[in-house]
Amino acid sequence: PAGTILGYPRIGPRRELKRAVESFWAGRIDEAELETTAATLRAATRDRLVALGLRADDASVPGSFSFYDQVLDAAVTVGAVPARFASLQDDDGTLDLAGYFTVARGAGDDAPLEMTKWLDTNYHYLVPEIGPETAFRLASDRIVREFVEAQAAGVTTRPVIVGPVTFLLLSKPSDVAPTGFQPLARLADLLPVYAELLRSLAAAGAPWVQLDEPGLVTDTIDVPLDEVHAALTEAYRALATELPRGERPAILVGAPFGDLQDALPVLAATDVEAIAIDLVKGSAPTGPVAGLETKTLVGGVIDGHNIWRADLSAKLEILEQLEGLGAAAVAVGTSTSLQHVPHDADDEPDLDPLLRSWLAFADQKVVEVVTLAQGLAEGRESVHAALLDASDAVASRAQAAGVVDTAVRARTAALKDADFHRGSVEDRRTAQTARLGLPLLPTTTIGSFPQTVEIRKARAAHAKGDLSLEAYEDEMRAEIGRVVDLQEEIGIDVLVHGEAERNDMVQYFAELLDGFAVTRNGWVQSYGSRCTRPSILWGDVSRPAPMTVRWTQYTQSLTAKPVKGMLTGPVTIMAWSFVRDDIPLGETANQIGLALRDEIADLEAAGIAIIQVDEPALRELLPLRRADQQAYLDWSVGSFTLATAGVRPDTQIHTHLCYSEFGEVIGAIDALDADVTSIEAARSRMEILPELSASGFARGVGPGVYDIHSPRVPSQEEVTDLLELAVKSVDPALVWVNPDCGLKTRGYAETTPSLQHLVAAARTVREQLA
Ligand code: THG
Ligand code: ZN
Repeated sequence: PAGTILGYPRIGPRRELKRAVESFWAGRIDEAELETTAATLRAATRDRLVALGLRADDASVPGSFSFYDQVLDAAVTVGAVPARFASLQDDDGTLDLAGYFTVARGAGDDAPLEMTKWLDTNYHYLVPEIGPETAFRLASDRIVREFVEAQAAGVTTRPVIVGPVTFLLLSKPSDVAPTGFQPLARLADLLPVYAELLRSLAAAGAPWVQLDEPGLVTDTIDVPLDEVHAALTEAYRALATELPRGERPAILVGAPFGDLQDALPVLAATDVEAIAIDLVKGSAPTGPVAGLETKTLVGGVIDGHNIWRADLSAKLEILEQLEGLGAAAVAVGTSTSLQHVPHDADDEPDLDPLLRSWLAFADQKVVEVVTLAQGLAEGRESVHAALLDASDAVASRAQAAGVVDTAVRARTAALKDADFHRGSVEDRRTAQTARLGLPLLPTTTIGSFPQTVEIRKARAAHAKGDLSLEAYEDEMRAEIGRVVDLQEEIGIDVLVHGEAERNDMVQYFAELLDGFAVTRNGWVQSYGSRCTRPSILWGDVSRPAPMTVRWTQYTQSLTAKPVKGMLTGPVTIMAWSFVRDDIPLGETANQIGLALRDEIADLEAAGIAIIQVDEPALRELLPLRRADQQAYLDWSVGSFTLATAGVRPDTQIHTHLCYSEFGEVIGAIDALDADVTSIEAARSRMEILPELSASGFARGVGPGVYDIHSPRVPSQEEVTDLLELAVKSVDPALVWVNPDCGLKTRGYAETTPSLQHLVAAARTVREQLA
């Protein structure tokens, strides 16, 4: 193909797939109706892509549909279903749709596959569990059927599957695997299944298949790079060299999210027919690479991970340079699948038309690819008008009011080292202890309380204009009152207001800060049926007015206990937005840091003694190459300390981080210099704490004492056990007692008893310590 995309959003322009899947879960529609809806959506996607200019006859259109997750799809295709779900499989290993969703979501005591971040995106995939016992076999022909379905409708697609090396690199050892077992050790057993799949695709008439290998662009997985390279050679010898060309489709290996570096020559030396490289995060090789002369090189110049229109002339130049590398052919592509951007920027009636003219969502990116492909094939003149138009958009963006705010730039330019540092931890602890008068093992929550049906209804009614601002705010104040009463009744020591007034912890701030826009239909899949609408950070960031002070002050007026002010940190605001690509990320982070610093000063002046700045995404943006990580940690941690270092010693700063794998960022957590850090710890039974202590961490720490990701109510004994474990590995004077994460996705039915058990457990352990 001359122009292609590595994948397309699956959720549907109006989240049709989400609605259908959730209806199926709720029993409102059956499997047949779900299949019909999905087939309709796939047909609409194919037709759209062809209408936008992808060729229908040469496998330019990717077959990248998934009901839930592409890694889960690969796992069920090769029969890699954990033993606890074996009863869901037929004799030949197949799962029906209900079984597929059960593996994704769990059932009763059978935990679902774990979810984790897909490379450096805000998308989460399901982690396959692989052990010596995993019985690989071709257990699903869904991929083949989807190809046949498209073919019958007149579109020759290119089926997309996670490649075998990445599949194993991103898996984890199964429960029964021996210590030290590496899923990659099963490569030789997995390859025949991929080979069989390729044979079936060829038999069905598929000219091309795409195997995604993003595992090749990172060195943060615990497998030495030479083993990864050896696996790569082995895999594509089996799939490309040893499968005769007539028995398999041509193979395109996709390598999104970064630079292949030393993996490129290894891949180029195999017999695959095409390689797609990421020319947004990565760069083109500077000289000829042996093996490329027999391959198509797909230059991923259009950013699949962000929403800015490309400077097409500059991209065409990069593609023209690629032509000098001696590849058999050069094609145009996206850097990654487009599943990480929304469908259509033209479907955003509320966006300022000027801002909209700078944007390319998935559909606009398809047109960019098609334009570049034409320009490459027929010369620049053939696409002259489109190139000019793109340059104009880039120039218009550079000059627009608000993109550069000289006051903001002057402020960040004047920052001094001292702006990033607070006084000594000991002085702060003394001052805070005197001011707060908290008991040993203080109890608190992470910030959000259940978002009830009533809250959602009120927000929707207000958005539609059916509920006035005053009436809406009255309802929010009433809700805050109920949340305060509940916390006092339960006996929690540090209260929160519950965040009823917030839709999303990033979008809420994006709506209140200058420099951001929000979308109406810009949904992006976060995991399974869950989506977010990332905000668009387009200009210099500043705070036109206080954002949270009114709500926090109101809450504090209802109680004599300390109320925690709740803010989202700079890195998380950036990680969950589409960020500008025209200035360094660190500059944007400092701009947000300063806006938050002003907010914190206002909260402090309003008498708020504890302020939490959440950074759940701190680890999310960690670069995929170790060599790049320190520079990232410097600016990200710096923006947090910039936000928080302006407070008095007796104001207590908290932070919350949402994950449990801290290994690589423990030093950074310490450097955040927060007085108290709450972390996820229940599912791993506090296993992080000894490591944290050993690292010399001497700040307050709130290891989550129960898992909020399931509706299960933990018993008082369970919570007590975990707390006893915690005070064994950390000085009890430093330990806080809180759930794992915010409660907004939970209901009161489980939240109230869970918090009662948490408080009772804290009291029990306090008595033991006394
Ligand atoms: N906000 C944003 N990004 C996130 C999270 C978040 N990324 C990581 C993590 N949290 C992802 N988790 C979720 C959890 C729930 C939902 C989305 C992401 C969710 N979404 C609603 C849905 O799909 O129905 C829509 C929410 C809305 O109406 O805004 O439930 O918290 N930015
Ligand atoms: Zn969390």
